[in-house]
Amino acid sequence: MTLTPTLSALTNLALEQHDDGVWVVTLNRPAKRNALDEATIEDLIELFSKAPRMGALAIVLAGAGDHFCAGLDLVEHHDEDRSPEQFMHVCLRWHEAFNKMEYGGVPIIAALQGAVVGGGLELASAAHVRVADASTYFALPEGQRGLFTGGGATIRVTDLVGKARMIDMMLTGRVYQGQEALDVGLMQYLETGSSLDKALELARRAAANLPLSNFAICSAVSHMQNMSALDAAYAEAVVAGVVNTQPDARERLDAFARKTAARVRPNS
Ligand code: 1HE
Repeated sequence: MTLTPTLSALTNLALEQHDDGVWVVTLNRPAKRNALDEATIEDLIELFSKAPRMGALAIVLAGAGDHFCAGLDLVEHHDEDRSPEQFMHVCLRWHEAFNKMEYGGVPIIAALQGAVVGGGLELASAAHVRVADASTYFALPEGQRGLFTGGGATIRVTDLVGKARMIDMMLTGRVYQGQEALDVGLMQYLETGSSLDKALELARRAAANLPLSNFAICSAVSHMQNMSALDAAYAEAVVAGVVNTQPDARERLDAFARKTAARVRPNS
């Protein structure tokens, strides 16, 4: 058995693998505003299950066209006329994909533009960092469509904006954009230029960290949020025991001790 898997063919995702370990994964159904059909979710599971074992050091998640993602493929959902049990399984596949992202240990930076709505916001909220541009807007239109969130918004979007704002978004269809979206925590960066360029810059910076440090940052923090404070503190100590004694960190510690490493300074 090999630990390095190979990727099966992807239907609705485009993948670029850069030499520096940064991967760019692009939702590639722009004619359908990158709506999430079953095939796209299977692609996301395939990619994010294997990327951590294939040398990906950081991943930019982008959407082709003017919109990041229009959420659940409503036409497929209409045409399939799913039973409750079938749709429960659809949602479980979404959770499989998004959990692989959040807990996989590889930094994922979402580059957002246009609509980030419904399941599109659920997808974006499974990334570790979100970068928006001037065109980006966020909404949860499920309430207006006679639906409910099924891809983790009740957990991840509530974590980002808090319960009251989450319920308001669902009840009233409220749209957040620009500085207000930044202020409520829907994204961490608001760019006047290209969100993709900024996401790439952040991914390259993250990829320069030691992979084991990134693994801890991008999986342990999420796991610890699911624990009691007592258990989380214990787990933190165990993770730090492993990460903070990794042989690869010696060189960085030596550089600090020899005063050749960069110091932390305020932004100029
Ligand atoms: C779609 C979808 C979709 C577009 N499923 N096909 N999500 C929503 O309620 C968002 C629904 N979409 C929209 O509000 C708009 O399409 C957008 C604001 C995203 C873009 O508007 P626009 O004017 O650029 O595009 P359009 O003309 O509305 O759509 C272009 C095409 O994309 C059209 O297909 P065409 O074959 O007629 O050209 C649309 O049908 C298609 N399209 N959005 C399927 N969502 C696990 S539970 C998750 C719950 C949810 O996510 S609820 C979904 C919330």
